[in-house]
Amino acid sequence: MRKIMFIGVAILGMMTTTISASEVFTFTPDPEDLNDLDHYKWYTWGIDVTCLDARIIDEVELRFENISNWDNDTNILYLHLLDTAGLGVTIGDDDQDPADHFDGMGPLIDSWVDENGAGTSETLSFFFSDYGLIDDAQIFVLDGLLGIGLDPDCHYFNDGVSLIITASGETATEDLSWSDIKGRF
Ligand SMILES: [Ca+2]
Ligand SMILES: [Ca+2]
Ligand SMILES: [Ca+2]
Ligand SMILES: [Ca+2]
Repeated sequence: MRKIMFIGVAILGMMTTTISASEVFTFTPDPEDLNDLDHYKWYTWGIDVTCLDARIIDEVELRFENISNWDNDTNILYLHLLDTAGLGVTIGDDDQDPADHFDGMGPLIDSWVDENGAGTSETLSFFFSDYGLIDDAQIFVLDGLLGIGLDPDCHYFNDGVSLIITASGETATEDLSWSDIKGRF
């Protein structure tokens, strides 16, 4: 009997540790593929991040599923982190202007060039820690809104964009009841 109780406590301890380590928040725009990122347009995506509360951001991943330029011509996709943007997706015209529409409006996450041709699509992950942008993201989320600016200067077919934030802290686990803990799985 004592052995069974010990195992039960050990499992509870392990789960508490897992919960307090970090949580993953995944956000997707509407439409999810941002209309295949039209060359003539620029896009802002304002994300309600109030669910993060006062958590500490460990990592942010901006992800594109199966993206590829529509042809084999010169192309570039500009990606910026913005402090603010209209909530949801806003689309504007740049009439294929090759300049970066978001220049000076927020940190450049990266600019990506499809170098393997229209026939090959790939899944891209931009990790903010690789670009020294975690501190910026932490500041930008304080008002509950985080923005991404995208200026495709060609036309990028894709199967979906997502922003994945891993955050930890502030969610004290000591006071959670066992039913609260079970509810998380
Ligand atoms: Ca390609
Ligand atoms: Ca442009
Ligand atoms: Ca903000
Ligand atoms: Ca454009």
